[in-house]
Amino acid sequence: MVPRANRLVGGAMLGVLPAGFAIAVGELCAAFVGPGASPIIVVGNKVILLTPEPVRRWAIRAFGVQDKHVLLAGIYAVLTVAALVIGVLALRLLWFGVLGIVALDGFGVFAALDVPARDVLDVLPVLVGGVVAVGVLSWLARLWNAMPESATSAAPDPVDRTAPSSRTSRRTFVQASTATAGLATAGILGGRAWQRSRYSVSAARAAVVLPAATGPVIASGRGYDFGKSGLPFVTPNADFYQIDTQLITPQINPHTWKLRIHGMVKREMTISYAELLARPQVERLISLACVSNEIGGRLVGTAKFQGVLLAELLREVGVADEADQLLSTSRQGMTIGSPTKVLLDGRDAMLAVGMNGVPLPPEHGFPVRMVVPGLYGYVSACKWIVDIKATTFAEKAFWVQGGWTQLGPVKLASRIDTPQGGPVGPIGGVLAIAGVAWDQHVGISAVQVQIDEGVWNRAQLAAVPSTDTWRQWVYLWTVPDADPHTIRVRAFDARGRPQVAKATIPYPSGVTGLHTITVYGR
Ligand SMILES: Nc1nc2c(c(=O)[nH]1)N[C@H]1C(S)=C(S)[C@@H](COP(=O)(O)O)O[C@H]1N2
Ligand SMILES: [Mo]
Repeated sequence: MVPRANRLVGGAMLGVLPAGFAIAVGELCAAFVGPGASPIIVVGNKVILLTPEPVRRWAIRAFGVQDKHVLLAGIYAVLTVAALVIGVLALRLLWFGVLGIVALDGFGVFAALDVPARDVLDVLPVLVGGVVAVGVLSWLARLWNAMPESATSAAPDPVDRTAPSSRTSRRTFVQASTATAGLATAGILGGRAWQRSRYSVSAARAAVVLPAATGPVIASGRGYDFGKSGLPFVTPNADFYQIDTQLITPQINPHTWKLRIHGMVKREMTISYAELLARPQVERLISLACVSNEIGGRLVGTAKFQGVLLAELLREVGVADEADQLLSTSRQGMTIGSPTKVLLDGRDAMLAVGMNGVPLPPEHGFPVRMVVPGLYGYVSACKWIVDIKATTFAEKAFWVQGGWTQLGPVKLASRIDTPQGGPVGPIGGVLAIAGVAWDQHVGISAVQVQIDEGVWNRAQLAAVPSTDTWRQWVYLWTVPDADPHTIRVRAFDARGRPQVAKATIPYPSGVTGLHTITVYGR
């Protein structure tokens, strides 16, 4: 009988090695059919879509923009445990292990096929990986079983009295395992590098020359930025928050990209990237906010977006009066539904191609995304957009299926960016309390700051290019002492209505509540 410890070692070898090898083969296959078909990515993207909405919300709250790394780590952990179980089963009986692989790989096949924007070839990496896993498992199991039981003991005898043949069989197994591990590592790393080099759009993106914007160009940025909050008025692309359901950034070739506008329209339209760039371009400073943003949270940013006004395209296709929803779809099948009325009410809803003077970064939707001032991203800001369908709200978009409200107007909000709470000073010195307030397409008329439940003091407001961006504010306060003090902010919209003070969670329509911090002088 093989000792328990050796069963574990054997199980690890027979489980983890075939799994690793299968992943490597999958990555290599994915270098031919596309990085999105890599087994880990296919499974991860499926897990994201299968995740119940409350868990998804919890993950965004707990991990923020790190949620994807956490998910990947989780997938590797689950896979390792599953592989161990498969390996231990295979020690009992090879067929148990094979069945385990079939079950695990079956989920991968399901994940590859059951996606909105399916490409049958995407099933190839998981399928080939599964077959290879069975092969490697049977091969290693045969070598393992060829060793006499004494040879499978973990620690070799100081004086090796085993027969020469058993030593050979052990050496064969060790060599086979090492080779498998080495090839698996090389395959995974090499496959991924190959995918990047074959599919990266960085060269195509670098070659894009954005045409000059012809519409009214934004007034100079002076006056929008107090320079007091530590955060700039315009968020650099690298610091712009990112929220989506893709484990890897889609790489879309702008030369083959097309957008189809269809559904309840008079004249369907298909437009290429070159045709979009040839149209009159506008550029606008717009603040984009995520509905999942918590009170005081950072899932909001401001950028100079360049693109084509959507209303012009919509008028050309002639959207039917009954079509109350424009349903956008990304290349990967994400659906985002926006109210037609809002997109046609004269605001600068656009198909954006540029962000802060450069072509859209891939993670923000290259080559084209939608941006609509005044609506949360989940009902407006479809990245990697390829399709707009004029339809009715009877057709439910992704986030709405998860229970988020159908119309997602941004809620009036304000945030303290500095100080961030904790020690401030010096005592007796003047402290700039500063931050931003936003209510896109409505506008901010006032911001007030309250210290320790006292009177509400009027903050100073910076200029804004339009009502479509956040507005910086600053309030100067003399730090009185070393006692703890709470600082609270509230904004008023352009009609003079105050922010709703009652604190809520983001679900299902975005938070209300006042950002409050505690400081003490030092
Ligand atoms: N294709 C696609 N577009 C998407 C999303 C997505 O998951 N997939 N997320 C939306 C959400 S919820 C928000 S808040 C914004 C975020 O845009 P950003 O990542 O560029 O900041 O994109 C929107 N567009
Ligand atoms: Mo969002």
